[in-house]
Amino acid sequence: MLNRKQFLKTGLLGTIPLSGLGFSGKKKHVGSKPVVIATWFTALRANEAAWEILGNGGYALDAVEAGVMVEENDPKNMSVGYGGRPDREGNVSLDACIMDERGECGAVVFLQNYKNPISVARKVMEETPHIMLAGKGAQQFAKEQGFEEMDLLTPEAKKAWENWLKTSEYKPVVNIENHDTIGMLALDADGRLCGACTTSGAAWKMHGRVGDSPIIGAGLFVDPEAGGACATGLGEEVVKTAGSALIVEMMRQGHSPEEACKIAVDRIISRNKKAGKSLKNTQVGYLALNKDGAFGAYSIQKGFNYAVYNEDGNRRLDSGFRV
Ligand code: SD4
Repeated sequence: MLNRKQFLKTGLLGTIPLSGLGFSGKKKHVGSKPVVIATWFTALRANEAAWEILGNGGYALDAVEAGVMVEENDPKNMSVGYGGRPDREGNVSLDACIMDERGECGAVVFLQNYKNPISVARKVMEETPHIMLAGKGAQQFAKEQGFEEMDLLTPEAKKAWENWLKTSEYKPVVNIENHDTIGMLALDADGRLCGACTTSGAAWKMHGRVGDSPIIGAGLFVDPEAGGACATGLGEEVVKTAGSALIVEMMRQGHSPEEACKIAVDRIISRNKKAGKSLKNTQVGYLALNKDGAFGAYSIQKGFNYAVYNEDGNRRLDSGFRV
């Protein structure tokens, strides 16, 4: 574990207090390292696992993989991994991607029967000439890599699905049914910025549907020159505006992480306005971390929160919002 003195040495500006540095008027978007941030406050536990690695001077890629796996393994989180809500036909299918400090990446989409898609995605990045494997091919690859096959549908998720079948109405409830996808960004003591994103996708989705979470540039994007961003919420809106890539580009242009997230939220709002569509029942939340360790978040609706672990400890923060 880094002690305080070592921490100050690795921190960008030592004891300068860290904040989201959103629209506070400050021009310098300072931060410190190591730091890990993740979508939704439920990620406090995932942050603990990531900090075990970061706090010991470890690699940000190992930290984000270990962090999000906490949620993948938890059947109580019904938006990720084992215990995730199924599609409308009762099948659990998972999406995930991972990206490292060199801009290398790997993803799996529509993966069934393996509870840790993030680790399979990392293997795609490290062991194949490709960046994304889908469906049966992803399953075959997971098997070849020695991952254990299992049934991901828990009795609770099955019950929730059977309940949904009574109305069969596809109308994701803001901050509830699309809750708890985990996107995680970490900057380690050596300045390596990596990210991971993993989900069971929108509850009651069509069979075969893939959202934003495993799409590089949508659910996650990392560029060591600028920073990283990730998303949660209704994936279709994130993909249509290339949300995470947009945020990273905005940070590159000098915007703070929170400003950059707000610009991406505004992009969704203006696009829908032009299309004459209401966003009343739509939530998207963005999280961003710049290369100096400053962070921020923004969402369409009230209710998005996130977890941050840095020199000041592990804590929940509430995101700014537009509506
Ligand atoms: C998706 N963005 O598949 C994901 C869902 C999500 O918390 O974020 N759930 O659209």
